[in-house]
Amino acid sequence: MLRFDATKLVLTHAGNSPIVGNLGPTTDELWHAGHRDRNFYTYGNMGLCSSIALGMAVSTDEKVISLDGDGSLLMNLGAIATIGRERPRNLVVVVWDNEQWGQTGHQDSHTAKGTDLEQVAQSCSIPNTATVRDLESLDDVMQKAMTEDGPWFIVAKIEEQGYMPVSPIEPEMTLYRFRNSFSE
Ligand SMILES: Cc1ncc(C[n+]2csc(CCOP(=O)(O)OP(=O)(O)O)c2C)c(N)n1
Ligand SMILES: [Mg+2]
Repeated sequence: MLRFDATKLVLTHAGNSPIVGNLGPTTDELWHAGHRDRNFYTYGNMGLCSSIALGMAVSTDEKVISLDGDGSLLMNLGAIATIGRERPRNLVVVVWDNEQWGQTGHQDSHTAKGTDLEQVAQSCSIPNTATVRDLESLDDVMQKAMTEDGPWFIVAKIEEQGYMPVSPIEPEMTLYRFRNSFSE
């Protein structure tokens, strides 16, 4: 499953829900798949994507989607424990798991060596978890995640592909645009 195809699929389920994108190609592909005011792109901040999404989820009743990365989440595994502790019903975490720190040289991450992030989430009391390997399964679980209470923690095994052009790096604009989208 290519991350770009999977990103486009997530967008078909997202409606107007906020989506937080992990740094690098995840954010770039989200921008190319469908730039929208409710996309919150992150730049440089490894390990904080799902923490930012958690903060959003406890501040709104809308579903909030985090598109995280395996290597980034591994830097901040405590985020999973905090999600399990707070258990916001509206949070949907999707981890794009290519089993690599892809963008810094394709080094194997821990998930290539036996770490199972779904099991970590389960052991942190996150009630709804899945690991998916194809678009059909991702489609099914996103359907549930967007309509049933969470939190949801979905590990999506994806393949590396050529990188797309970098999306515009405008952190201040991103924040301004994203915040304003809640007052419309
Ligand atoms: C605190 C910190 N350490 C290291 C980096 C350098 N860095 C940027 S992206 C990245 C790898 C991210 O891996 P993952 O989240 O799995 O995304 P992928 O590249 O596989 O899409 C690293 C090590 C960083 N940005 N911040
Ligand atoms: Mg990765």
